[in-house]
Amino acid sequence: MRKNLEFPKDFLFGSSTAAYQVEGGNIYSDWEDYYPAGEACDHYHRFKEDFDWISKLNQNAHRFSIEWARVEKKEGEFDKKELDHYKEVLFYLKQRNIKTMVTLFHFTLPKWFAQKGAFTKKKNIFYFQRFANKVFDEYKELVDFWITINEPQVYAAQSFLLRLWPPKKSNPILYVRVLKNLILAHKLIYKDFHQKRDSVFVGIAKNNQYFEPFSKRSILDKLVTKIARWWQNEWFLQHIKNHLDFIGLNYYFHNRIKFPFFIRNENKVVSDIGWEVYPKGIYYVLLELKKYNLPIYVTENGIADKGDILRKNFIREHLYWINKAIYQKVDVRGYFHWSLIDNFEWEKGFGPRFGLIEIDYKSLERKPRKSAFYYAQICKTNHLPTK
Ligand code: IFM
Repeated sequence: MRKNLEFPKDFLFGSSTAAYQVEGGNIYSDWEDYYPAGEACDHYHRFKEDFDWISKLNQNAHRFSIEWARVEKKEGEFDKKELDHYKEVLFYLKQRNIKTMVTLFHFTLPKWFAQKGAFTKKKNIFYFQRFANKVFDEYKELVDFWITINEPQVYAAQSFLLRLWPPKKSNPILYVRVLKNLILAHKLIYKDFHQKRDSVFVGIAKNNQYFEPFSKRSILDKLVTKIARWWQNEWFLQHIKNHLDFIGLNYYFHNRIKFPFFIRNENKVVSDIGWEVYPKGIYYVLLELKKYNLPIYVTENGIADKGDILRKNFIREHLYWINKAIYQKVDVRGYFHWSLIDNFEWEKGFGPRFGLIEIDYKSLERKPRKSAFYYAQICKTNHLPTK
């Protein structure tokens, strides 16, 4: 490893969460009928305790989402109590000098919107746009970064191809239609926010992956790798690249592709849920993003590791490769670890543990893992230790 791995001045070191995964009590959300999260981590009532940890762990930024189904339980009626709640949340962070990054759509939707067909219909974009503008008008002074959509391709595939997430469909036409409507929704919201305010920072959280051919000598492996890379990493971004102030990167996956489309990874190190740990991939993905000439924030990167055996190395090695990309002139300005606290991992439930802070789901007690203190040292010194 290189020595003295400094990060740029003003680099953001933080962590992320998403409302349905941590808040609890999100009974108006479409997920409630498929995979109820119950009281989850009760973050809705305990956010102050959780945010105090952010400060104690020296983090200077936090990404979270606003649950649309809470603030607009019934179509067209914005709930004052819930709007005040998120104002309190944002105030609490700002008072502690923590930069705020707010996601508007992180996989969950109001039931009424889902019943209308959600993003399968172009005319429904209006409702998301109205919600986004309401939230913007309420909190514009308190939000530093806006993320319109989290991982659009994951959402569309899980919900409209793989039958895993609500509304559990398998229909390629709907899948593509949803993606196209999400592109349009992003662009409209980007324009609205910029019309309302000059100094606004709007981006997206994209789950780009590192693809490489299984055999560097196989033309067919190289061809399918190119196609996969284009579809997963390029297509969506190319459509919105003129409507972005920054790119949010969620990095989790590496794929060695063998024709026709097999994934043949070495899997030398894997997480509790069998995901390969491949830190160098983030370097290549960041280099790929350089051409957009936009600031980049790593908006998610983390590991399911209940025993906290791999997390310290995971953090160190990913930050090492991010640092290397920065020295290759990629404009990376921040890193948000997934996640601040253990959380509801969608169809996998509460088993996988991604948190820097462990949650005891019986007592709801919070306990930072050892790796959280390791990360805290990096946040404090702006520097990656060699060991
Ligand atoms: O928990 C999810 C998050 O909601 C979106 N990105 C990936 C994480 C881990 O699966």
